[in-house]
Amino acid sequence: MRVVLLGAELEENLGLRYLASSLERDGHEAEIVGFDSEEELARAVEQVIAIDPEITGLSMVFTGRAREFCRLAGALREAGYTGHIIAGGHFASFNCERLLKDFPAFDSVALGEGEQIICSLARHLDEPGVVQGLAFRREDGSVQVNPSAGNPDDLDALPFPKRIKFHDYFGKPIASVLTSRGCWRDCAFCSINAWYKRGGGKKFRIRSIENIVAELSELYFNHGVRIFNFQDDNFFVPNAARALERFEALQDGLARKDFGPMAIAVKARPDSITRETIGVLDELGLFRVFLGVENASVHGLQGLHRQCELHTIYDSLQILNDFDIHVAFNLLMFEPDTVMDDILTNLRFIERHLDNPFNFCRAEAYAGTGLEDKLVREGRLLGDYFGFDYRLKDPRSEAFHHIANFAFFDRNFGDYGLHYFNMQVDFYFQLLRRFHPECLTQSLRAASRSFIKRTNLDTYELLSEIYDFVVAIDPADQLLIRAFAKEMRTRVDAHSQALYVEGERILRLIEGAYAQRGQGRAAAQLAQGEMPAFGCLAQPYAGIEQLEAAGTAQRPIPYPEFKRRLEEAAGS
Ligand code: B12
Ligand code: SF4
Repeated sequence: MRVVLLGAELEENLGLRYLASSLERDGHEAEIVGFDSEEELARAVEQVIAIDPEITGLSMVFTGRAREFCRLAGALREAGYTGHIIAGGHFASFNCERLLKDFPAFDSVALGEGEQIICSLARHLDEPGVVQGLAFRREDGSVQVNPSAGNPDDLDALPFPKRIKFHDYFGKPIASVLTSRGCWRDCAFCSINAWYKRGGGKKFRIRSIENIVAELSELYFNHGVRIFNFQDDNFFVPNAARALERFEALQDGLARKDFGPMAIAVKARPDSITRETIGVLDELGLFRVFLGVENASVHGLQGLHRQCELHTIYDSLQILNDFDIHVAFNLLMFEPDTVMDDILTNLRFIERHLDNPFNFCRAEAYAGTGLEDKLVREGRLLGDYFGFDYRLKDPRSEAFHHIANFAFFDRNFGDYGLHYFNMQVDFYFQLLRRFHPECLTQSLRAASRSFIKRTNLDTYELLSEIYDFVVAIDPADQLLIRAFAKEMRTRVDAHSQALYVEGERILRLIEGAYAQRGQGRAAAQLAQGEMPAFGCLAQPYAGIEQLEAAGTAQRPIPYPEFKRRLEEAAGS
């Protein structure tokens, strides 16, 4: 049977790749078609019609893109496609009955992890009633929801995801990999907890080290992959000692296979971070951690049900920054019960962490989450299932959110929003530092570090202005709030423009340094005026080791002491 799978390909879409490899193992043909925006709709339809598959699967994971996928399903029908259309992923699963009622283009929806479901559907296309974990429209138009068999326990039994082609950075191919599925926490805003309850079976499962090493070996030795982007919701297991054991076992497994240099990126909760585990990951090539800070006030953490102590957030950032890697985080600064004190606490947190690229937004009420449940119970849920909305209870905080959301819309959510761009600059710098530290100069490091700080500082200053405005006004004065939001947006966008120019210049310098590697040109290029060298020759940046020689890498020390040790190291 021929199957076409469509979904986001912003990064390698592992969901589609896992479905494709399971289908192929069962003897079917599976093709993946990327669909990243409305503009790609006509091309996607054309591709499906040309292949003419018996089954077309749409990966509707993101709530924010659900309407586009409904339009895609409709457009397929308009183009004459008569095969079976199945949707899967978080959004589709939670809204299966509504989708099947409201959009006749869809035939069925998978409720949980889709490998077994789609293979079973391919076997029983004419009798969907026997496919466990499938919701489908009966001939009389009613919807039948077949109970789920539960997500698979044994992740090692799944075939490795089908690989197609790889993106690369600095000529080093990158692959997304999962070492586990699920998560052991249940944050109020997160789809993961809800998703695993919905799918049934164990919420958190891990792959064996042997199985992970086998997949990494195939990627490393057969496809030349050098950057591994671990997509696990939390790369760590719940217990720190067990996480350390697991990482050491991974390190041993890779060493036995003679792995050479590689770089890895992971996601983590702050309370998972310890100096020991990061030490092992650092040896494995850790260059990026996306840290789930989410909120820096105790009240906010409680509202989001993070089950995370404030001090672990501060400690984790300290540890990660000591290892000098790319650490980025998001702040869910607004949740239904946010008060002005929470906002102030988060502003102070930003002030203290200007070194790390970050973004901020409101916690959205996705289907099936604790947040949705709370808002329904309190009669506060607005909007429809394509995008629920709510107002913050405290009018002043709502005014702050309204202004900040409007003013920072492009900076935070644009395709190349400045906060995302800020992460990119640091990402590139840190990646090059992993693979080619000899290309980088201290001046280049200074430029990229300063850019991150300048961007963060600008956001911090503008948010502080919004704060002062909001505390001084009547929060019911909508006209005044709207006028100020407009004025702020103009200013935020103007500042962003200037910062983009600076960031792009730095990216060009990083790329230039890479292009001229091995030619001893990085320093010369900088001295030629692209970046002020203050009359001295730029020195190749040797990374954290250089600071270690001066004994300054692990903990911040007073500046005179730093200078003294540097002089001592230079003299010895
Ligand atoms: C990698 C990732 C991304 C990548 C993009 C990946 C890509 N495909 O291009 C990036 C970083 C770009 C990204 C961005 C965002 N993300 Co994201 N992302 C993830 C993450 C961490 C991993 C995805 C993954 O690889 N999963 C592993 C695979 C195996 O699972 P899967 O994709 O779910 O697929 C399985 C099932 O869903 C099902 N299935 C899926 N599709 C289909 C289709 C069919 C036909 C069938 C039968 C089954 C099926 O079977 C698959 C195999 O078991 C998930 C969390 C997670 N654990 O899934 C969040 C997640 C998907 N992201 C989320 C969010 C909110 C976002 C952002 C909005 C964040 C933001 N504020 O900017 C943006 C939106 C991007 C956009 N423009 O639309 C939410 C979605 C919540 C929701 N209900 O809408 C998730 C669930 C995280 C969360 N904690 O809630 N994300
Ligand atoms: S936000 Fe992170 S820690 Fe919380 S439930 Fe989701 S995946 Fe787990």
